[in-house]
Amino acid sequence: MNNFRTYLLIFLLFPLSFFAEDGSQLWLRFPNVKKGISADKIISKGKNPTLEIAKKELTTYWQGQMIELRTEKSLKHLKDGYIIKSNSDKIIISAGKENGLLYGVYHILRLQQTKSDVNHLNITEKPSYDVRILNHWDNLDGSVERGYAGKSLWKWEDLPNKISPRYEEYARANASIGINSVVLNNVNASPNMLRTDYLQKVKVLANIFRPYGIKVYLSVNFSSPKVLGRLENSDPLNKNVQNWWKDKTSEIYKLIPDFGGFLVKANSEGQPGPQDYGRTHADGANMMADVLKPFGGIVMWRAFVYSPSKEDRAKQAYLEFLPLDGKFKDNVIVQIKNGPIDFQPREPFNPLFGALKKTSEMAEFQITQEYLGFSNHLVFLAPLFKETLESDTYADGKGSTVAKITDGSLRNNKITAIAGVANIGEDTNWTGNIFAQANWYAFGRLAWNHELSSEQIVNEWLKMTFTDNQKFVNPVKEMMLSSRETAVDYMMPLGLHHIFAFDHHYGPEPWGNIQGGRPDWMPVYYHKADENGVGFDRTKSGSNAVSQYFSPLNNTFGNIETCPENLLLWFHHVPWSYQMKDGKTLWEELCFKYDSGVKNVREYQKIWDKMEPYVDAERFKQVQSKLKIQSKDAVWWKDACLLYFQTFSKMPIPYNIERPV
Ligand code: GCW
Repeated sequence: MNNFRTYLLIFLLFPLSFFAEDGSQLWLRFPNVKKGISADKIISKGKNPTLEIAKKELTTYWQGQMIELRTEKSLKHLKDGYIIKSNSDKIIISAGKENGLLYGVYHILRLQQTKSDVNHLNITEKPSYDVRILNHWDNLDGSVERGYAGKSLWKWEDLPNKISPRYEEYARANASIGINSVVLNNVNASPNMLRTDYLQKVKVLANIFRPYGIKVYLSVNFSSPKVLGRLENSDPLNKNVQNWWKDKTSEIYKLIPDFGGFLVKANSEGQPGPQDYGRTHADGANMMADVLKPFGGIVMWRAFVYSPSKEDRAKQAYLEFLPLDGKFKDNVIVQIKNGPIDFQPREPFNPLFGALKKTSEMAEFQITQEYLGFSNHLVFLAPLFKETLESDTYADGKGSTVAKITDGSLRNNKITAIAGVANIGEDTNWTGNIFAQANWYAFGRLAWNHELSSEQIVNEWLKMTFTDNQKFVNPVKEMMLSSRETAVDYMMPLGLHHIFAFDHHYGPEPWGNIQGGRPDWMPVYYHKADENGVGFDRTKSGSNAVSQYFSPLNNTFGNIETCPENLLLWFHHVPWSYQMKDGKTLWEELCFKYDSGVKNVREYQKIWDKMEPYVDAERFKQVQSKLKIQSKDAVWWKDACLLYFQTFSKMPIPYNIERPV
């Protein structure tokens, strides 16, 4: 009897689990597809693991015409790109190599899933960047620095013997949006990552990722030769140290012949680096570049450096790296955070972009929401990514956007790359919040084509992840597209930055000022509120960070009248009664912004509540409960910041603004 009951239960529950709506399928949902085309409707030559995956995707999910998959030598220049052409009886996907064919297959599956026309195709795609890379800040103990989706996906204890099925699912998800590289471990790197037993584990992951066109990279600790190799030091000019890296690198390539290279955080936030030995970032990077060169590997050297000093933190990376321009080997690329401080809700672009004229540069974005409400807040990041990419640096004259400086279209960059700090963990839905999946998706899509609009990306993602019903897509799209600005409004509008609670960076703490603590880690350092006004004077009369921008931006930012209002308090210390463009005083405007952020989140709650008919119960409830948290947090931010700043402004909260409690 008991057995019977168990069987009955399994029988009843099986279909439920099979159609689990827990978000685990990401955007790769093919709800109505029972079976794809039969294998004899796919024409292709040769055998190759990547090609096999492409064919499997088609036989499982593709319901359209016959498909021909062709590799053509003449298309090598497209790199990972492809051409798709359709006529009445078949679709031809051609590419220089199999990776391109796989991307082409995901392209047509996306078209099918979003119910787009697949009968008149004439598409040529070439990725904006060669290296489209996720940076995982995952530690060897399974924790994830600034990760909000559970523990690390990588089960180091189980590897190399036990293999989680999620490794392949992860690779497939990345391939479906064009991501072709991953750094497995935290930039605050443990030297143990390079231990032989760990490299054996890395090899297993690399083997799983390879057929999906994904290369593995590692973050390395600069002190590895000393700590792991027990050498006298890790001085990059020491022959023994150079030999240690040489041997370690050959060991890696023996295990992983297509290994991508190293990512390095050096002399930053307490990490070791070449400066410990009186050497420069270029000395350190070049030593590694030399040993990687024969294998075709690269070094991504981070420019995120600052130290406790009298100098404005926003200026430090530029000051340190500019003198090194032209000194880096050609397989080094300098990885620069989008803004000069640290992944804030809004920053101006980092002035290093374009300033290094003889060095390849790449942008680093944060997909994980360290400063944007973790995985609790719904904040769609494509508008943030695009704001930086579309910023005109004026480095090579008008039109020198960050995108064009980094994608090789303006300069003859040897390597082009773009990095995103991953928001992925072992949570069933991968990212903690279903809507945070959209940020992984958006990063991949923009790395492939930075010209896609945020709206295009949202349209695709919503249709693939939920439904193409316009009654759902239109309101939710509006919510997503405005969500970043909303978060800026309730957290730190008008150019305010880094007024987060110390260390965890979740809630507000504008009053933060620990006695004896590092000044550049204290919120008061960044907002500088006093009785006269608020904001960081970065003009000539202040830190003069404006001078790091090319003309005319130095003047535009430097002049309070022409500085964009959304960056006003980033560049200026502004009197409380200063008149804003809409006639309000600065104080009123601040109140208004915080308040409108709160109101928008409440609006999102109402929008979402109406979406119940179009979404499965599980995901509906998850999003609803997250929005509830966000709405409470928005009020917390508004009240904390307004009450605190009011102690300086001594001005009343305008009557039409919700009272802080
Ligand atoms: O944003 C800060 C984070 C650190 C991080 C550092 C970095 C990995 O608070 O957790 O360390 O930046 O980017 O190196």
